[in-house]
Amino acid sequence: MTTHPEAASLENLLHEERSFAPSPAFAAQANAQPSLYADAAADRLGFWADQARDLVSWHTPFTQTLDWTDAPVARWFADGTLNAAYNAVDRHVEAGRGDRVALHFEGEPGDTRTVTYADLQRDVARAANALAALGVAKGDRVVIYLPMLVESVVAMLACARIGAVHSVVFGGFSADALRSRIADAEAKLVITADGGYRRGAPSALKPAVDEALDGEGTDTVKHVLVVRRTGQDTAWTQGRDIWWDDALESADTFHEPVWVDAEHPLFILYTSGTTGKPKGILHTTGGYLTQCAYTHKYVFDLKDDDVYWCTADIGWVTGHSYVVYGPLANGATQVIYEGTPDTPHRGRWWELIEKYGVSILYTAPTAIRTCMKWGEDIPAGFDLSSLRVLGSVGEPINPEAWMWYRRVIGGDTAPIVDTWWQTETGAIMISPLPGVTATKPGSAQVPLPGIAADVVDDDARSVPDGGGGYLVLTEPWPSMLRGIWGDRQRYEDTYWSRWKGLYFAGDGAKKDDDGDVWLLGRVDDVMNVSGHRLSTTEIESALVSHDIVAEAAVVGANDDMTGQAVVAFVILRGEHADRAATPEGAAEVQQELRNHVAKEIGPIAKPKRILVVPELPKTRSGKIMRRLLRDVAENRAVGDATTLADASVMTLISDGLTATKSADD
Ligand code: 7RM
Repeated sequence: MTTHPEAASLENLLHEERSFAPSPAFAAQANAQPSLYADAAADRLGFWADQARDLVSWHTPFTQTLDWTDAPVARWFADGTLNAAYNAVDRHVEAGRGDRVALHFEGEPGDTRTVTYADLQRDVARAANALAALGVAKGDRVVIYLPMLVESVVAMLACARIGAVHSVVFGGFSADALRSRIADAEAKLVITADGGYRRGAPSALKPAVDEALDGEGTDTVKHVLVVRRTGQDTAWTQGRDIWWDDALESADTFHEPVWVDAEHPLFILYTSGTTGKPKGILHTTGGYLTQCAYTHKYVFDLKDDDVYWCTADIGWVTGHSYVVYGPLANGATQVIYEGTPDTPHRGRWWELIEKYGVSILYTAPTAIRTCMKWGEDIPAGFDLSSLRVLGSVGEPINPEAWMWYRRVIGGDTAPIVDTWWQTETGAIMISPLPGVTATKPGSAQVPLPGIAADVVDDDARSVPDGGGGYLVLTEPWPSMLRGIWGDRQRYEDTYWSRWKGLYFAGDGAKKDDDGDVWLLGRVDDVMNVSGHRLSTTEIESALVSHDIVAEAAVVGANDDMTGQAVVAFVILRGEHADRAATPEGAAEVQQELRNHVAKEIGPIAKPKRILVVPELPKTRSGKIMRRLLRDVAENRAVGDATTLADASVMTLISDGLTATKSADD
């Protein structure tokens, strides 16, 4: 994996000879047929209108497909009205499928819950009534800060049901990260839990909410709904805090969904950008739901008797689109799991697949590489023969991991779909279609029917097969973001300013000799650690906010396990400079700073390594040359340093590092 296309070793990538054609048996039964591409190509907008009518239930049918007059803010199916929760739940019950299992919940300690669509309907209706009783109305924002629980799904759907806009904040984020998101969204309500189970022990969540609400800009929050999960002691603010169970108990099980316009906001999800401040990515209802349902049906080949499992947390967009909205819109039966893959043992995932007969698995390359490291005898101990489609998402999947996934998990038969998309795209954009595409290890390959993507050079010219450049999307798509919450200018600047009329995804990409697309990683200052987006700037700001740090530069270094790893270079303030002079002192400083980053942003942002340096390499205009730091972090000879203001800096850094090396690792 590389961060810069210019640094990619093209030769290795473009000569992938392995190709896995679909079996005739799979192809014959597949939801996707080659005609899907032809249909979409013949009439792209008509194709999307057909999907929207076929896969989504409308309260008022739409007559317009796309309105692009306010570009780059799209309006899809704008004169239609609908409700996302009704589509996810009620219509299946009305169709006589209320007894069908929607969720097989498995808690980390081993407790389980089976939730049918009829159960889900009752819970969502009660939660919707409870939110309404707390004064939450259409358009209000609700922040959800929960572990992976049934209640998390219910909470999201309850918001959708009353037309409130949810903003899920990943439970691993710190109080400070939570505070800034609550403030930016001006949330009226926070839904959280006393805690969740993590690696065999209860881990508290509510204290972070209390701390966040003590902070600036959170006065808009009137109530906190608290799910009881761990039963641990929980500090309580009378009048503000309410137990989820108490609020639901008294609520009616009937609730008439609030029918909203197709362009009514469904959710805001914050994601790291190249500057410090996270962006509130805004998604609306009709187009988003259409593309989630469409991609979930065709990319995963969903059938009635499938048991589907997406391992993502609802705190990430993958959890929104492929745990909540896509699968539930399609009436799927799925598994949700609270904990980590190695609790209480490293076979937990495979045990769950055997137990529930999971047939479709959607996970991230970092998880696959971790399982590879643990050894194939662990999955070999379980019956995985129910698996028939395997998905990958979040970062480029290296061919070795792809081959291992196919052979060890997929029994050498299950097609792998390597799905490229982003928080901003809302749903899958580039992926093979199982049963149609002959798959290639490491490549996401082809834009889905209805999606227009290209790889272009610096001048926005489409590169020929065999060439490399930047991934762009050339036509609007239904689930595209509708903007950054409260900041239209930033939306236009971030995604649409590099080339006129093209959406710039921020990823480098190549086309191979067959025209298939290979994703090469971010070309901006966004890192991808275990499939999670982190901003270099945000971590740098966190480091510099510590008393002892004068300056900091953060890079994403290639890492066998996590794709990229956070490596920080820091300059200590004068009076603290000698603290890192001894190996013990350096270790202490590193620990202190790692903890500080965890507190400011969250444990996932903790630098894997922190290197104390006397100087940072800068250009004459003062830009930090991260490329050179990446060379150091990846133990390479330092590349061309001629544009440095002071060429001796790199020698200073390298010399200093050899001296403190033992303390870094
Ligand atoms: C779904 C999600 C988006 C970034 C994106 C890429 C990288 C995601 C793939 C991938 C190569 C893939 N949303 N990315 N999927 N790179 N192949 N199949 O991950 O907003 O959190 O991240 O992730 O760099 O721009 S995200």
